[in-house]
Amino acid sequence: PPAPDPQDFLGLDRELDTDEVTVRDTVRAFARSTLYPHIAEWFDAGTIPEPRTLAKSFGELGLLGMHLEGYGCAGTSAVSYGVACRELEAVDSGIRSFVSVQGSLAMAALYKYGSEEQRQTWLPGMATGDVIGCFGLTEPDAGSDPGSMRTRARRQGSDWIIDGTKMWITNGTVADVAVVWAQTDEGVRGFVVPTDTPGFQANVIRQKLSLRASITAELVLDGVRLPDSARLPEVAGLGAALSCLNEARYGIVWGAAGAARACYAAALDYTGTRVQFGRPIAGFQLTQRRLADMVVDVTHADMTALRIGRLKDAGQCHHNHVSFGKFANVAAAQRVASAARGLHGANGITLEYPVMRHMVNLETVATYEGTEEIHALSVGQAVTGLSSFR
Ligand code: TGC
Ligand code: FAD
Repeated sequence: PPAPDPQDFLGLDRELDTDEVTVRDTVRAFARSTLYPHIAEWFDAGTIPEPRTLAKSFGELGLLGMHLEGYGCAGTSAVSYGVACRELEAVDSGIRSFVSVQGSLAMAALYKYGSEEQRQTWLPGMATGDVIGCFGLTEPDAGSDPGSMRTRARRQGSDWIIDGTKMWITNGTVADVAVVWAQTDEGVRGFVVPTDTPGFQANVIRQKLSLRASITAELVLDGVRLPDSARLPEVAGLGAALSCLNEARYGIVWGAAGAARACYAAALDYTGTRVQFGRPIAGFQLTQRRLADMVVDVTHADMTALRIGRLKDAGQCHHNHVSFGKFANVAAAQRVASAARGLHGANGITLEYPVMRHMVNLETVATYEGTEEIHALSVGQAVTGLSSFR
């Protein structure tokens, strides 16, 4: 039998079907030619300089709302979407986040819970990248516990008046439309807020040390008046918001595997050429132990992502499967990124190499979409039947 491929030790890519391989190769080629050459510069600048151009190129590739059906969306399998997320996050977590927030949060909320009119109004433009969306759930005082949100929507005649502040909202300052979650007298509801509505303001959050190639914002809603047609009619409680999170978390399961693979590949390359004590540092036993740990983590992450993807395509993916995947794969990626950074020595702290950029990005990935603790507790609840939350 052939020896293992160091980049795919257990030959997992042979499990992908033709369509999935095509997605992998197309997104990989785009990522390498169009994104990778600029990513260190964007990270250094602490922003994505031309988000609209980027959104349109994602739209042209069919990446936005990729696994949704109709409305100009590509309608691929969940595994194909996951494979795309893996390629994007191999470049940078901020890039995958851009696609996740647009397709798996903002578009997914409209797709699952919107009226036909809302879907027709927003989704085609969002699929092409002409319209940018964001998703406002987190608040300054409500992160892991979104049920304690203070943003409030009150009825006034046939309209709604929304007041509150959302925090840490990806693409908040460049979005044309925000999906905003608010408490009402009937429970949590979702609203589709055009960002040029009077009373809506977005302020960029600066000085981030992680996910710097991504735009993050505070949203302030001060007496924002909207007709009832802006309410997502199918939402009946917090569970709707959480079900959108499952879609984005699923992309992270794959994306984290991509960040891990990129760090492992960089470490393999660097240690093979860096010479100390007269030989490549890859020849030292301690280096090989680290590389062996890394290839196990990368391969486990890929296996977890593929299994969860297949469950999702079969309609068998419970939200606790996704929690398992986010918990396992982000931690694996953090271990790999940290080890890769160490193996690069002083070079590892620069943007000339991708490892520390991934390492610090993964701090965000471990926090957003449910922290490591929240997903550990979701898995804990699934295996014990006991909720630790309340
Ligand atoms: P709890 O009482 O457990 O649940 C309320 C209702 O929701 C149901 N449910 C879910 N449904 C679908 N998917 C899930 N993942 C669900 N989790 C719970 C649940 O069955 C219940 O339904 P029902 O019919 O019985 O009412 O809710 P809780 O308030 O106790 O909270 C549970 C907890 C802690 C797991 C949840 O609040 C949570 O996930 N917290 C983390 C918050 C979070 O992840 N925020 C992310 C914000 S968006 C973001 O970070 C974007 S980053 C950019 C990017 O994605 O790239
Ligand atoms: P907290 O909830 O205050 O948690 C602080 C610490 O307490 C964590 O370690 C946490 O695990 C721990 N903790 C909390 N509860 C428990 C418990 N029950 N048991 C044990 N430990 C616990 N949100 C959006 O809505 N939309 C976005 O687009 C978005 N984008 C983001 C982009 C970035 C760059 C970042 C950093 C965040 C983004 N978020 C977004 C917000 C993100 O979802 C929240 O930061 C996350 O849910 C955690 O909330 P918090 O930061 O308030 O931390």
